[in-house]
Amino acid sequence: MDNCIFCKIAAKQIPAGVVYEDDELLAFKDINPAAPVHLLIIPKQHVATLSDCTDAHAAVLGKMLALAPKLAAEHGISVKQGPDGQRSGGFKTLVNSGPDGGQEVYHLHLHVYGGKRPWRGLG
Ligand code: IU
Repeated sequence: MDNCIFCKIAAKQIPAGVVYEDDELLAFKDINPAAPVHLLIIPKQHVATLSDCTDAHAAVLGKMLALAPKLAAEHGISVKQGPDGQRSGGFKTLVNSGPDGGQEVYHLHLHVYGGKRPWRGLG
């Protein structure tokens, strides 16, 4: 879509720290990270916001969410479980939707945050 910065990143018209790419998805490092690891997963095909998604988007939404733990593993922020069953590590996934949801860029994106806390602006 014209004038969509994430479409331009997906089309390689604007450089980004790409960490994953396939036919449908791109993942890159957030330009203004709020956590030691802060990645964005986007569909290459433009959809402005989660509110615009329908059942037709279920597959790509599923792919986006399924990619998060793979990227988390690659970036050392997986949930780990010790022999005593105690869990450590982990990450947060977030989709901001619309003005009241805190969305600033109107191309659907899934945030993946992780690493040593505290994280800026995130509970
Ligand atoms: P939001 O969910 O729309 O509020 O988040 C948009 C994110 O996109 C935000 O964390 C920005 O730092 C990030 N971002 C980016 O990584 N690269 C860009 O060129 C632009 C925004 I514009």
